[in-house]
Amino acid sequence: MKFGIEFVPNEPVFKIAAYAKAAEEQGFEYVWITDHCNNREVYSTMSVLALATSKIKIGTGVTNPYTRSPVVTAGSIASVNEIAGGRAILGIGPGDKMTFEALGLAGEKPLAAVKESAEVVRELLTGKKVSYDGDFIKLKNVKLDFANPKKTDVDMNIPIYIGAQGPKMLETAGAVGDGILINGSHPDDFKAAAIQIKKGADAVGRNVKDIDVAAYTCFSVDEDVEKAYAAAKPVVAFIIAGAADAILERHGISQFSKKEIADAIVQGDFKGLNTIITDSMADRFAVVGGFDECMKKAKELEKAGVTQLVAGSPLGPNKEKSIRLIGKMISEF
Ligand code: F42
Repeated sequence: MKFGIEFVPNEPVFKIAAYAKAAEEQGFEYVWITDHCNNREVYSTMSVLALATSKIKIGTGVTNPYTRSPVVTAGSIASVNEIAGGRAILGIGPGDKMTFEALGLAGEKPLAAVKESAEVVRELLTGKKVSYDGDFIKLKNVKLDFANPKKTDVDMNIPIYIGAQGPKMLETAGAVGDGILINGSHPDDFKAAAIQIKKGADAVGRNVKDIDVAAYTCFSVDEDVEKAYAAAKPVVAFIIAGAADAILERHGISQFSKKEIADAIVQGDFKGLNTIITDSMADRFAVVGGFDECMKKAKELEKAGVTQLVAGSPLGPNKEKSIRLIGKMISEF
């Protein structure tokens, strides 16, 4: 299993670059940067990371087809790829519905939007003139001049990963993604996802073994197990409050608990959340605990079909320490 790490650019970019450099030194193969319009901008953050590192692959984790035109996305990721000497990856998903409401965006036809974006970006990265008549994207003779392989030293064959949760989006990802970033931390989520991914892959004659299935986890490790759980619980609360009913059902969380958690978030009662979110809830929605427990959970995810474990927020009560602990995990895995 490969290891990746996620950073939310809600801290100064140079600080994130230092974390990314530390992660690279610890053996992580991928760093993923989230894309939310209230945070620092994803491609400029990735560019700084590209200059601060030399081996680690750098991906958007994940952008969407609504806040940026897929043509702009193709140009942005190609630029980062040039800066990073061919280490860029495009992660794209349907985006965050709540943000879209605030921005006055409809976020329509998410399945077509994601599928067509992947197809169009791939075509544009060949440097060829692209015309496309889709349900979501319409293009006439659009071309990325600098992606022409004859004019660039770097390979513009950038892998495209799809951020997916819902059954239909997972199926779409199985059909078009080089990889899939699934917000999940429990083997049951990946056993269920595997069925959908295979459906999508089979429909277009692909082999699922060619798809990198990434667990985009809530990860919290520390030698002090209690502190590890305390750090994970606020993140777990947000995950439960935003989870689809089918996912809550899978993990035995009632609508009553979901409402109680959502109310505590709205009231900013983060102390209360530490009691409402039980350790067993955290175990369902996070890879959390001491070194040995997290190692055991990572192995279970691998058995469930995960081929990349992306350690996501919060990482632990102390980020630097957690990066070192996960590095130890990578070397002993
Ligand atoms: N979102 C962000 O905004 N920023 C991030 O940095 C980010 C990172 C991220 C990483 C991994 C990951 O898995 C998700 C991440 N997300 C991030 C969230 C992501 O953008 C999505 O919000 C999240 O994955 C949920 O999407 P989903 O896969 O569940 O798909 C949604 C759209 C959905 O409802 N899907 C359903 C399904 O079954 O898959 C149904 C979709 C459907 O049928 N739609 C119809 C259609 O035609 O497309 C239309 C239905 C209608 O009524 O319009």
